[in-house]
Amino acid sequence: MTNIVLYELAPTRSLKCRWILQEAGLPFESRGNDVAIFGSDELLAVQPLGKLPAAIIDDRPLFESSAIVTAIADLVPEAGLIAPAGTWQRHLHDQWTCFAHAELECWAWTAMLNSRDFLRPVDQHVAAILPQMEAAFGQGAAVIERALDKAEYINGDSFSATDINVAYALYLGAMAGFLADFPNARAYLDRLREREHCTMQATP
Ligand SMILES: N[C@@H](CCC(=O)N[C@@H](CS)C(=O)NCC(=O)O)C(=O)O
Repeated sequence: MTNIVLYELAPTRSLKCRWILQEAGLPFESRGNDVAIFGSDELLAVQPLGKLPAAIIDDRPLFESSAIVTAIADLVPEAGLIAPAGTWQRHLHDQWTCFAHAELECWAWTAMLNSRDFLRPVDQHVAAILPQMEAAFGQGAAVIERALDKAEYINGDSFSATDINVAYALYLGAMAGFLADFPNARAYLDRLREREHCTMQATP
């Protein structure tokens, strides 16, 4: 049995990792769940920026939430949570995962850092960038919106690890207030939330 430690704190991206672990039915040890974990020596030994999430899988540290989601899905091929490496569907997993981070999440997250009173003090906020962040996020969200026009899931006919990576980026967009004009994406998040193991809260 694989030994898994997850460094987590409920409202952070560690929710993605808890979600896939629960979908995979794998037991794990939870560490963190306390703000004191950020930047701690223990976390820095696993995640070089001291951020969450991070994991230790059979004594090997792994960081970046989507990398952890992918690695966990690969541990249980029989669960069908991800296509095997080398298949085209796996390339599409990589495509949508990279897209989620590069074309959605970064804009939503930067907007939140510059508009919410957490992580960055209010006097460091640059409100002038917000319209640009919304426009950039909107370009990415429009692509997802079209992809979901006739599909329930982003990569194939059934739920997969790809959905976790994409959904959380959309969810951050919703938290930033950028998802109102994307009904397919909102319905997708609602659909995923019906899953027993989903860790996302209601779409803002
Ligand atoms: N790209 C990283 C982002 C990690 C990240 O920024 N985590 C946030 C919580 S969701 C964090 O730990 N922030 C603390 C900080 O910036 O000091 C991932 O997806 O794992």
